Amino acid sequence: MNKHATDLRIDAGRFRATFEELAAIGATPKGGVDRPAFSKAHLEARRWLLETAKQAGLETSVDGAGNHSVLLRCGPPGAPILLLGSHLDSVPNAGRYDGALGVIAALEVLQTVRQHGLSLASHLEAIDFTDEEGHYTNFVGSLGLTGQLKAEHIQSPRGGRRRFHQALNRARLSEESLFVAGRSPASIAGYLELHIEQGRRLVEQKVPIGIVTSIVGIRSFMVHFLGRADHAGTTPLNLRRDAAQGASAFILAVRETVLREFPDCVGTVGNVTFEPGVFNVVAETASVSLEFRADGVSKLDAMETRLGQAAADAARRFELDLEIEDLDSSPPARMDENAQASIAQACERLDLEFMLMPSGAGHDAQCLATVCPTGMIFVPSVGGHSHSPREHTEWPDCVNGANVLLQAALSLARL
Ligand code: HGY
Ligand code: MN
Ligand code: MN
Repeated sequence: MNKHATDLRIDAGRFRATFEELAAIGATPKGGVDRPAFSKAHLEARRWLLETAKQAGLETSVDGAGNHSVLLRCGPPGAPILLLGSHLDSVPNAGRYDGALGVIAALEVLQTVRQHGLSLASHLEAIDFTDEEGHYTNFVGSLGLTGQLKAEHIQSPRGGRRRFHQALNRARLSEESLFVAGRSPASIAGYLELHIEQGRRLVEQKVPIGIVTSIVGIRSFMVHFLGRADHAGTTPLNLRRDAAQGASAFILAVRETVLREFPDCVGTVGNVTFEPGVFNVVAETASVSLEFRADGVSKLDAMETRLGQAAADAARRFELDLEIEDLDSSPPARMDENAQASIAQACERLDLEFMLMPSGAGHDAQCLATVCPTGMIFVPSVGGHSHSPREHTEWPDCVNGANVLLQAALSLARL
């Protein structure tokens, strides 16, 4: 790669200003953002992205899965596209860096390349994927773009189909349009994603850059305990079929089983809903959200078996019926060796120390990895906090990450 290119750096002032403008959309009082997929703030952030890109003289587009793209035609006609991106949607009451940093850094890379008039072997596209956080269903945008979206992915969206369809309508999408977003793998030169680590390894090791080697697999279920509604005042405890008791026993069993049998994995219950959910009625049903993660399919299978048994034990103990609803499953993914090497080369050029590391968080990159060479760059999360307004990454680390993304993209785009 010529000297001019290897010396290229992003415009840190423009990068910061753009990032801060985005962070104001859906901003929350404690310094985070609240932009769940297809919420008013999320749709506003997506409109803002396209507007900002157009003002920068870049092409924009939205596909059938709602993925928002900014394109720089810097390769020869018909050249494949190197995708750089992440997601603008957030979990409720989130931090301002998760996803957003990767999208803004991708936009900044396109602006830098355009400004310096570089010609590459691939075009560059900054992309914001739809519903990475699984507000409705995990990775619907990246599954759509890679042609992996199946009917079962949207069969039981979180919160129900009616709510999902209302959301699609708000975004002028439809179930049908989600399935026409697929691109041919030959048209994609590769995918790079800059993301905050969302854990504490980089800060603890005092290393500015993480090169992701693999991403965990994730499975999620809704576990329904079915009992009997009874009067809270006149029904003795030993005569109850109390769904709340079954759910409570199960929730504790998830933690104990994973700690004891899958110590390098995680299992989480983030939500429980009791029906009818009032003080003076014994809970008739209890619906427990279960999500677990592991770095291999056989471990995920073993966890699914053991946690299923734990649910059955809890139901039996409190004379409840049990229904387990399979919501979605994302397989673990390995990152491309050549993409990792390009990121390492970029770090060397920038004189930045790096460490190879797996990702305990899920990312769109695990969907892209099945169709194209994919790599991820991590920057440190202060205190390891994420998915909360406490999420913070020091700005020099963000600039480092964006420069590594730029240099890795120039290598991968075969300048
Ligand atoms: O849940 C995750 O790991 C990601 O933030 N969607
Ligand atoms: Mn993310
Ligand atoms: Mn997230």
